[in-house]
Amino acid sequence: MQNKAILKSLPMMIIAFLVAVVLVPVAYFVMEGSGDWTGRTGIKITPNLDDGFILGEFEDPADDLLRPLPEGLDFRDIKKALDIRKFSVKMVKYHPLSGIGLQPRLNLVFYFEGILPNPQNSSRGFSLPVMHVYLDVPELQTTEYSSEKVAPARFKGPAWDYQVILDGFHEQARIFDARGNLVGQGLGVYLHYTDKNDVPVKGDTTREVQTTRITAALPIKLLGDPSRGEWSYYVLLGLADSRYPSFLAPASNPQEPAIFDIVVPPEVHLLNYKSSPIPELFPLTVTN
Ligand SMILES: [Ca+2]
Repeated sequence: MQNKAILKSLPMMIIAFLVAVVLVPVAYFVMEGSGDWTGRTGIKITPNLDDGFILGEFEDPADDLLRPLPEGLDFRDIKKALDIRKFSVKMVKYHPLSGIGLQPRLNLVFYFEGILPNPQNSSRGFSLPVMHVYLDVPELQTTEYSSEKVAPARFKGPAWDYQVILDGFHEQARIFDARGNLVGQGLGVYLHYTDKNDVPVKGDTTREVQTTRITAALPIKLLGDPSRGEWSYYVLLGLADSRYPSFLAPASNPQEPAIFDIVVPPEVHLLNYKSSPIPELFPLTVTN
């Protein structure tokens, strides 16, 4: 009798199982957050699959380096790797019901023109630049820093709570507190190429590559939710020191900064920006 009852309810059980395990996750996977059905198939893939939802984007001009290029290295190629063209803050966060076991992440995204040279054959795909991002998060109230890893710069805005360092030689971006203690690791470093229509390009030898995008994924579990409250980001780039790639190679001339490029908010006009051995950094503020 009991077996018969189980057999009778089996189809319903199978349907319930399929809905819970297959249909709901697939629906969230495809639809989440988009609501905008476009494209040939009528289906728009969630931005979660492509770097995430944009929280803030900051364009940066070409040819705005704060110091001359080092001698002895090929001019055109090295410049590509030191000249940021855009910085974005993005977030990847699936709905808990989606069943997709991806840790929620804050993506810091750097855009460069063309293909970056990789003279030291880093497995990350880039070996010249080192990027520092200093984060002021709403949940912490740091007032001063004592870390020795801080780049020589003046922070013209709120005190920062975390320093993120991304270079081509560590497996992950690393997160330090204001004292210089390592408090967390990133969740992935990704390098993507796109053509002039923003379509992904496979392989790094093609001439179609218009933009290189380097993404450092960071755990929201540690930093907090970047889509809530006011967050500030100080962004700078240096030439990685060949012995200690987390550090910026110092300038050969004491009148020049160690920093090559910075990203400033649109209201700080770069034409009026005066470079100095200790450049001023202005926060990029993202409020939600
Ligand atoms: Ca630039």
